[in-house]
Amino acid sequence: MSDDRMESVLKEERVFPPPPSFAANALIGDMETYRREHRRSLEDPDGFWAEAAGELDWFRPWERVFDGSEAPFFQWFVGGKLNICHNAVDRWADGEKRDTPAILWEGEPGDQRQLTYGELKTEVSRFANVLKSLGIHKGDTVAIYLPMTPELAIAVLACARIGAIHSVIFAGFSADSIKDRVLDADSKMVITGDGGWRRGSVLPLKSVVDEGVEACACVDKVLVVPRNPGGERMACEMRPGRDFWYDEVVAGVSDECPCEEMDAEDMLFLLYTSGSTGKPKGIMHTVGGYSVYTYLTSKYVFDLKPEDIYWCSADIGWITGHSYIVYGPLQNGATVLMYEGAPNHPEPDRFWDIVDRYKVSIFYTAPTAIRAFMKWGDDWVEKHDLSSLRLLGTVGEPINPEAWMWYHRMIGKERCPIVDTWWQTETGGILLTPLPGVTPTKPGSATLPFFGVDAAVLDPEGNEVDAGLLAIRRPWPGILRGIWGDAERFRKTYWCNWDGRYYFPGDGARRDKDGYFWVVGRVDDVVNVSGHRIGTAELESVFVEHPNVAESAVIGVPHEVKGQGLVAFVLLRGRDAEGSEELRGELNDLVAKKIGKFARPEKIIFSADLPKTRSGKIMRRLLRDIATGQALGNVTTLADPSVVDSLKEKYQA
Ligand code: 7RM
Repeated sequence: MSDDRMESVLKEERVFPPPPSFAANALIGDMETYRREHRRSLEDPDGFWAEAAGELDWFRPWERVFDGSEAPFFQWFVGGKLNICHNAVDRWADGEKRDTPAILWEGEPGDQRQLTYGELKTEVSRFANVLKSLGIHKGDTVAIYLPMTPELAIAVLACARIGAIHSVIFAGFSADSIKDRVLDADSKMVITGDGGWRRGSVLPLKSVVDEGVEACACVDKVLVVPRNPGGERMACEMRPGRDFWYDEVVAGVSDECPCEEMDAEDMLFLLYTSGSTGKPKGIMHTVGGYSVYTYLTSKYVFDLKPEDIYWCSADIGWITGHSYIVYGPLQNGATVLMYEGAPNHPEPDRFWDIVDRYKVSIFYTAPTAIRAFMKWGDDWVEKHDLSSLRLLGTVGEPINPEAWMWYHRMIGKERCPIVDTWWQTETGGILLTPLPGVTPTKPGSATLPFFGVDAAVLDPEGNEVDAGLLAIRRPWPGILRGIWGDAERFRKTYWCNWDGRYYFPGDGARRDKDGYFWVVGRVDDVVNVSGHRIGTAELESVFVEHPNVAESAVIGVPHEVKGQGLVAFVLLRGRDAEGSEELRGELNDLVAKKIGKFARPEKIIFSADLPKTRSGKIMRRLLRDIATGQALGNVTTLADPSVVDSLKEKYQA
């Protein structure tokens, strides 16, 4: 975290109690209830979670709520049978909500679609039958690389319905990233589209997939969903025997597809996320615990009511979209809005225009988006009627108090509580959060733990401190079950500190006199760019693939809109030892090819040397000081202190 943010957060003393009218109608409306239920959830977790799970349908009840005997490989609802697609879709479609909209969708060009719960059930069942007809069985992994169209949600639900493990790959990732993920997960099929709209142009998804799966022997089918069902197709090459148009295959299948009875601990999905070392890791989530956790957090954090129009602006390609577009809200029978495109297309008021037209009542977005709106100016907001909004949320990175206040004033008109929700891909759902009818909020704080969550701020020895490492004392149902194919990395990453007694998320935090948590950012080498996690080691390994690069060091620096930006220090060899614009272009292209455009650095500094300790370790702390223009920390351990001066000059040039 930047010193600026640290300072503004340390000075932050404003407190905003929930508006009395909100509290009066909230599912939980007083602090006493929160405290009592939170205490109960820690004293009697089995009783608490059994009650929550009892609000969902089970084909067979669990025998034990929790089993920690194989820690850190925890199990929840052992012996229970359920299907999350049943709870998200059938439960409503076969009841009173048959004709209630489940998904309201708007494409970037302005096209619209609506699916009631009844229609969603039919679409998901048909999609599931297509998967079966192409040879997908329970336990197979299926990669999904689709734009934000209803078919993305439908494909995910269809996999869950038949017990196939979905592995969604965000549509901004490159062909190489697809390859890595498909190979690691051993995916048999890739579901993609002929295109999707982003900022006025079409993403050529199918050709990216073709390149990505070229060397993936595990893939024997590619299913291509047309962006305009029943309309015009975008041109793409189809390989006979491997590639199938969804609309052609679906024509022959039935509308009926029973939900597979899944064991609570059967895998539901894999989602890849960046860590501090090596390749992205496949985070594993299972059916039972994840169902219960996303269900209950959605219900209470968003205070979901039948009349709400709920909009989470994330992409389903990230965990936020999995948990809080698809599974959580739908398990609550909510009406969910989905938007395909960019927030500033065709103009910077697209989001407010959508809120106004669809009468959105709950809006959940990322701080980076809020800062972009601030920059685009208040006029774009003021053009629209936002009076339908009653609750706002943020997620993905720390929110600076200035952005929080703007969100509160300009979007919430000082009427709407803001829930700043802290969580991760690994946690499955929200762990630290205000309850909107209960918790007085403070700009920049994710406030207090959700039910069942026992959080602490510790020093490396395990003592509670005011500022240190965030730690979670006991497992909750949504916790990851492992890293796909790498049990050792799972233990090392999350359970190595404090003798495995706490889950370690990799974040630093502060705790104030009211016990509120202030998560300040990563303490490992993961950088959060516009809410996207990027491992610096991952990027460094991309740079050294270039023949002219001998070594590189990548750091995160504060960025006005993105939260953090990437700065790469690159050591060259051979031709072009000084570096050139051409080389800079080549390196940027390489990042776009190996990871995706969103991971390109703000700045590339070519250098003849890097600051290292005498044992040869790159001193990132010094690079960070250089990049933020701060007084340099201790340089006495440097092998060659003169390196720093020349880097400073280059950085400022
Ligand atoms: C949901 C998501 C996780 C990392 C996490 C934090 C940061 C997320 C907040 C936050 C401060 C928040 N999953 N983070 N939410 N930091 N306040 N409310 O973003 O796996 O992609 O990223 O994001 O560093 O470890 S994620």
